[in-house]
Amino acid sequence: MKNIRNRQLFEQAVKVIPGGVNSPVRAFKSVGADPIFIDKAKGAVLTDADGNRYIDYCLSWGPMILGHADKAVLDEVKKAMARGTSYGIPTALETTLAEMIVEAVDSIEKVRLVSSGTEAVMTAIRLARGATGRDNVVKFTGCYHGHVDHLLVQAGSGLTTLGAPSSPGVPADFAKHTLLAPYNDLGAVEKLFEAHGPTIAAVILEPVAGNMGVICAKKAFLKGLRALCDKHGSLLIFDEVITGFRAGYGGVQKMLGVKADLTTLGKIIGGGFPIGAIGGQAAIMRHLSPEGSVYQAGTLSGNPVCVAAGIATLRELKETNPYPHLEAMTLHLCTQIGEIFKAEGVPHTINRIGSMFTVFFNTGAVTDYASALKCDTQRYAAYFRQMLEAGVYLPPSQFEANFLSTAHTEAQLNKTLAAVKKLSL
Ligand code: KE4
Repeated sequence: MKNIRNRQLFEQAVKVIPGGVNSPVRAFKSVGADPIFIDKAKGAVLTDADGNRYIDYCLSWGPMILGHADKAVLDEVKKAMARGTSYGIPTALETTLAEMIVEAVDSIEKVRLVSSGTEAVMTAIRLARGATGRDNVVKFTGCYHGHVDHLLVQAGSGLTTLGAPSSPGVPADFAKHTLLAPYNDLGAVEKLFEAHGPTIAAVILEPVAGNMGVICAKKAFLKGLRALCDKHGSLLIFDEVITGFRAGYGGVQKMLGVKADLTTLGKIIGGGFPIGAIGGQAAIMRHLSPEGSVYQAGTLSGNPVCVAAGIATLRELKETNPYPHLEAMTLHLCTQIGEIFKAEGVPHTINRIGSMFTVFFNTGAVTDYASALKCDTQRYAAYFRQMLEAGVYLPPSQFEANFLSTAHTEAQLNKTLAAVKKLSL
């Protein structure tokens, strides 16, 4: 693989952008390589600055479920752009997207559109605190909800359940209202509610985690959280920024049989454009300004070009229902990868739901952050580099999710499997 122009662009970028990237994981630090720079993409294929082509299983971290430069999406975006790109004044398009989300997610009666997943989560937490008049929030170690200060926390010293900042620049005071529990550990959450119940505004989690690698919450765990929130008057927030419209049309909450009080969305609902959304019961959403007094605002919230891309994407997903096909393709790919690694004696675990999956390089089940951290990240790095060399782009971190799109072909999956067969791990 040629790497001349990529390297030149990286050297140029680091002079004016911290680490040469606009989001840390893109720097490839955890996989021991320098980043590639993308020139263009179409369908499931990326082309970098040196003309190297890759089958893409990262899909911009999830949004590109229809593949890159989907014609239906581009046509709607071009139409929207020709009418102007931003007004800061309501448009019918925003109502259409909100209506589509309300219709798709049973627990959502009203929606507020914002410009990123982080903004959606930040708003959902403020709304939960404003609606309940309480300050504390329960989150789970290993779940990532964007870079909002009070959620950049990890288990405090001595593994206490009180959050301690996981990033410089987050004052300890900002983390003190964040309570932590291990994912899938209902007993730990019960203890938090015993100690802090009347002060807990919300419990937030990824109902299927994508940021530890893919880990599915156990149904009993989710049902237990629902019961605890109902008992203590706290709100259950499902962060479905990744899972929303990924495993099925709507959220995974329909599949998992547990309704959230608030749901955050992003990625797919923007079709590759900046977007986020907070949705929930009208009785809670009415607290949001200007209807209520919980303030939230955004210059480009509900931007008509972004919303047009989102509408086109959801319309395509609703009309074609690609989910059974995506599931079958992903199951085939994961099964075959498992067969190859098993035959090679490579310790691994594959977690999958719908068309999102992670190949963990470890033995034993991966059900929470502690078990995910037991992975051999050096082996993952070697896997990433060798697959990249073979023309397959995977997430540049063991603790992320792989995705398939409707643009992936059987030939591309076969090429991917041929590359897996040639690995030397
Ligand atoms: P953004 O602010 O990046 O749009 O969304 C934040 C966010 C919120 N909730 C969940 C469950 C998320 O996964 C994310 C962001 N996802 C990461 C990748 N897992 C974005 C990639 C990056 O940080 O560059």
